[in-house]
Amino acid sequence: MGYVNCEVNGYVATLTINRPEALNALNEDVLKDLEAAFDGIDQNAVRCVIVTGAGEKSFVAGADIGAMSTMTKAEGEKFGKFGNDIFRKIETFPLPVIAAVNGFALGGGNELAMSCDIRLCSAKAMFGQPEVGLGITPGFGGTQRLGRIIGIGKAKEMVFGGRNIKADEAYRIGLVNAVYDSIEDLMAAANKMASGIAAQAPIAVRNCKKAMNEGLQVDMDAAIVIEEKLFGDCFETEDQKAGMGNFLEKDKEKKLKVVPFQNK
Ligand code: CO8
Repeated sequence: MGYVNCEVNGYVATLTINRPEALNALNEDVLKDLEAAFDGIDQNAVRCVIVTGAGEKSFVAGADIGAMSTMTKAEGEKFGKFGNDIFRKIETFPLPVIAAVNGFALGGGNELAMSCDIRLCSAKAMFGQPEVGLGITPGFGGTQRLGRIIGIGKAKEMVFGGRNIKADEAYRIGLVNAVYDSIEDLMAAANKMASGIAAQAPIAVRNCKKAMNEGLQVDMDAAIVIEEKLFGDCFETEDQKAGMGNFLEKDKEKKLKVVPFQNK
């Protein structure tokens, strides 16, 4: 996995996209390594994933423009599907995924960040979908996810105008949850958030992600049925017995007693 490093610390896996000489631009090999890194995560041992970029400058500066420059229509569509399938895998990955955006998140970089559950960034981060300036549309989910996250009017402004935005604006419009002064502060905050998530009952956290993601795709009547099923699914698990038992026993160390995730 040459282009993506995976480091596991406790319950948290950090995946670092490592092609700094091209500002971590996504070519086919980088995308393959990213998918392999997710496939390689031990979901019984890890409870939260952080995705970030190597270097001080860039999260991901987009899909590789050199590689795309000679594509035919058919090749363009195929490459779009290739990236979309991987980003959809990240979006539906059973564990929560936090994007720690340490610099440029442009085009495919912003699309990668948007396929993660939560986005945090450093003050120097920059976000955008500049594809129209290159003569193409966003192709890794940007025309679909941006509007769902920040609202369709703002998303159209960003996509039609190809205007990049700085961290403070990204925060103001709800594209990121928080901005940190330095990359060190960003990574510390991402790890703290990931550890906080990892300290919760893991089956419940997974079911929350599934319920929230799947519920957004359907109408409210269908959405609450999704919730009911995933809510019910938590019962009789060791997590539920321990979690509620701790409360009833007034155990102050209750979080420590929630058992590790077990396949059901
Ligand atoms: N692709 C390939 N190489 C890149 C990319 C990229 N997206 N971004 C940067 N690089 C390379 C540069 O070519 C340069 O390489 P070299 O040193 O060999 O010349 C190196 O990274 C450093 O970049 P710069 O010298 O340009 O660094 P600057 O600090 O001057 O500028 C910028 C940084 C502003 C980020 C600038 O590099 C830039 O504008 N990059 C392109 C950003 C962009 O337009 N991204 C969107 C790409 S399109 C896309 O992502 C579509 C996704 C969907 C695809 C669907 C498929 C069909």
